[in-house]
Amino acid sequence: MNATISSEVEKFLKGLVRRNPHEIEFHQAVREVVESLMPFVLEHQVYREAQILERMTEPDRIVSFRVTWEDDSGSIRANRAYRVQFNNSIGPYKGGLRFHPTVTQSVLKFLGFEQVLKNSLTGLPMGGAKGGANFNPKGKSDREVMRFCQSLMTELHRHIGENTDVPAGDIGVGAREISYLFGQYKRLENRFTGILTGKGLSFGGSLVRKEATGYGCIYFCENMFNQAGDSIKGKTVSVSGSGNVALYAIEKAHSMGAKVVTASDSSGTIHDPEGIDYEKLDFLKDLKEVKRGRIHEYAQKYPAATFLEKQRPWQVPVDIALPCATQNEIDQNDAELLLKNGVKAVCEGANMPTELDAVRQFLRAKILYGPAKAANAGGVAVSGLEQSQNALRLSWSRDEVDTKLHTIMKDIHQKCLEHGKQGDFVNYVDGANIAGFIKVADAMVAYGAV
Ligand code: NDP
Ligand code: 2IT
Repeated sequence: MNATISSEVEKFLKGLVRRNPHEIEFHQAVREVVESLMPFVLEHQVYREAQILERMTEPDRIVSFRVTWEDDSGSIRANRAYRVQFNNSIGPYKGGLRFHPTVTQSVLKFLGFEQVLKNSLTGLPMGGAKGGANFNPKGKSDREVMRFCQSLMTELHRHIGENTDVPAGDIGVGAREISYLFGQYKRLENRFTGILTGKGLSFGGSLVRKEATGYGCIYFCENMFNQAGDSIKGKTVSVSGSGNVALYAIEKAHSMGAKVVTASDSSGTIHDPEGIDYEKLDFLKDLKEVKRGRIHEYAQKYPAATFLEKQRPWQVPVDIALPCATQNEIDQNDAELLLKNGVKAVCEGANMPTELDAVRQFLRAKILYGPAKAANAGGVAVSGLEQSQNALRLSWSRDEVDTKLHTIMKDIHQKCLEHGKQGDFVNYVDGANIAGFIKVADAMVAYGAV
């Protein structure tokens, strides 16, 4: 970065930090994007004159509200929930809901901001939003989760709509929670309509939505390898997490001939040098999707595996690392270790899983680095397809949806090449940021001062 660009970046970020004090995750997400975009924006005065960067980093609105509910012992409990409606320039707001004790306004602003660019990359008409609550579903009964979801929707329903804002799942929000939320919306509004995605297949859900983020991440990874004249076939892979994204990334990687040797949760990592095959994956799915158990149970069931308590997977030597759990789960030391052990690709299923300094290490080392907003866009893309099917009152077949997902991931990869090719090296960070930005920025310029 030359001196002028770097001073513009620092000036911009100083203002952002002043306007949004203490929101460190939001600062991090914006810094990564602005470092990519500043040279482009300086070359295109139209964006500068319209103050696009300043406007794009200010959410359209944030709704914050109390969620009061009753636990199984009859005690009254209260949580804080939000919906950050970030930008609807190219379509209705769209993005997940997260239930996790670490949810803050800063976390949801970083996620909402990234969602705007990610959704733009999919090529579908979707704006960006994120929401959630500092509610911990772990250890809660189904009935407690139901009462929480109903209470949350009792407020949220007035802020969403099929042409306004369409939430979906994220950490701690899966099929069970979406069903409770949808049921309550329908009861309050007396309308059966596609106001959430990730719904059950019997009430408007799309085939392949559950698998879409994980599958899409592997399709993107394969595109990166193909571009480099290689393939994921025969490669060893580490995956973090064992939730929605991780499980289906493991499934697709295995089906394409790679060997996945780790999975994890917040208590630790299992390392299975023999690889997670379909049978073991079925065990994991049942453990995580049905029984809501802990990852160490895998090592009890399969003695070839070891349980690395309280550790992340990045010490295990692999060709491909797929962070699929949460933000900032790869720090500089992890990046160093991965590189030392010869990692060829890091492809992000989770949102912002890599700290900024670690991202820079990967870029300097010129490995294949697929940033979240490109690599995990498959989930929201199939959510977009679910919205289309709901609007048409039709359901597409598994093959139809999967083929569309394939094409969308290939197109995203192509857009990254268009804007991120630097000689022989592809900087997918710049590519994704610039390609995602242009469509939203052009719409904002066209609207004038709104
Ligand atoms: P799930 O709730 O299904 O699974 C999350 C997994 O990550 C669990 O194994 C969980 O372990 C682990 N995890 C969560 N927080 C932490 C933490 N602080 N430290 C260690 N492990 C943690 O969520 P998803 O799979 O849906 O989401 C995973 C990531 O993918 C998130 O970054 C999300 O934003 C992103 N994403 C999700 C999409 C979707 O469609 N669901 C789409 C695109 C991105 P434990 O159970 O112990 O908490
Ligand atoms: O981060 C994400 O893209 C998601 N959690 C999915 C959002 C969606 O609307 O499907």
